Amino acid sequence: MTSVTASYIVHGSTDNLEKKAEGIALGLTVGSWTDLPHLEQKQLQRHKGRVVSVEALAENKGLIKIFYPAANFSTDLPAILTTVFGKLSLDGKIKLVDLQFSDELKSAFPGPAYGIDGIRRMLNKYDTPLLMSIFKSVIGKELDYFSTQLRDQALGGIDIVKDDEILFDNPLTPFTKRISKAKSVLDGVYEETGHRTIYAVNLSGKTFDLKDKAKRAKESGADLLLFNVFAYGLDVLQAIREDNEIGLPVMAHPAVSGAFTSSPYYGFSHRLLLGKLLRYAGADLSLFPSPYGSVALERNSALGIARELTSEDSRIKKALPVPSAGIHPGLTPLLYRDFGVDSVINAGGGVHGHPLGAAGGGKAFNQAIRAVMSDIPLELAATDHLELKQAVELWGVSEATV
Ligand code: 1AE
Repeated sequence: MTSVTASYIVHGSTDNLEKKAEGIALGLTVGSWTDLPHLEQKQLQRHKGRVVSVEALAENKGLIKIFYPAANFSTDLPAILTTVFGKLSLDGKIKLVDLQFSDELKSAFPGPAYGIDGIRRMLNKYDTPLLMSIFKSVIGKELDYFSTQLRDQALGGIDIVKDDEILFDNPLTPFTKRISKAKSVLDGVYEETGHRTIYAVNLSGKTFDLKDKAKRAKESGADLLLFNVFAYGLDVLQAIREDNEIGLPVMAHPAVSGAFTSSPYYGFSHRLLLGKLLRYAGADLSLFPSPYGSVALERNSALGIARELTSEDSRIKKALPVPSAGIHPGLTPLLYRDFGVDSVINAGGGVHGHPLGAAGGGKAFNQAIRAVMSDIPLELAATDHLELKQAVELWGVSEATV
């Protein structure tokens, strides 16, 4: 039967968990059940929510699973989320930790257009983590500054350079001009060095202008869109993904998502929001805080996101995990251990803050990735790689122990 099964963690006394679960299952579907006449009960049977399981956990927590028949909702995320976590999200200490879609329901969602394989094909780069960097301090600067910063990053051997998520439409570096300028700079570097870098432009503005703007991005030669999904909504991401006239890969930025995920008591689990739902809605890459940098996420949460993005699924392509924030070359061993080959190492300050500038920062990261993949400790690799040596001296190294 087409359905979604929601898992919730509830906090507080676990004495009445069954009653609570039954209240959710009925309250979010047919309302009161037993009070209805027999005929009406029969008619509503196919709409009735059902308690799948109830489990008391340690520390006054309970895990409740509720089955919702798809007869109750249209096959879109706004309807599904309103069904399973609409009013309920306002009703005390309850956190939505997972949604299991039946195969039929899942087929209503597009998943990434490119996925890991498609992004790798764009870059012609396989069997190694990808390397990404972020424009910094472009606000208030002219296109020349943007071009120089982009060229330096590309010369450092960076694979993807993304706009800062706080760079919006502005007269100094307008949207389509950034795209065409980036294209000419990156084509130039490719001719010089043979290294292909792609650029992720920040798709921003009012919701109903986004599709036209994304089409203009495509016409201007954009490679990839950066999108602040959680300032808009997952369904907006899905609309961009499903428009064939756009046809560009999308990188989801986690800005604003902390408001929905960070509490242990309320909101969504990280793995559901930044993993499963982003992937279903169509993100090709998902950024999230790594367990190790300046805005750290608890390790199990970060690993859970990556698992949701990369788990095998015959219907939906895999998306690339991008553990981020405060990353420098010395963290490469930990990132590689945790997120493996199919991930993106991403740094802003850790590239631009290198003593030899962004080109040096990019090189230091590439040297670190090669060393880690060859099982060479970074301190050792640093002895004959100047850029890595300077990065290690500046930021240190955290080797992976297991
Ligand atoms: C989790 C998002 C990280 C991000 O967008 C960003 O700008 C990171 O910058 P750095 O690497 O911390 O300088």
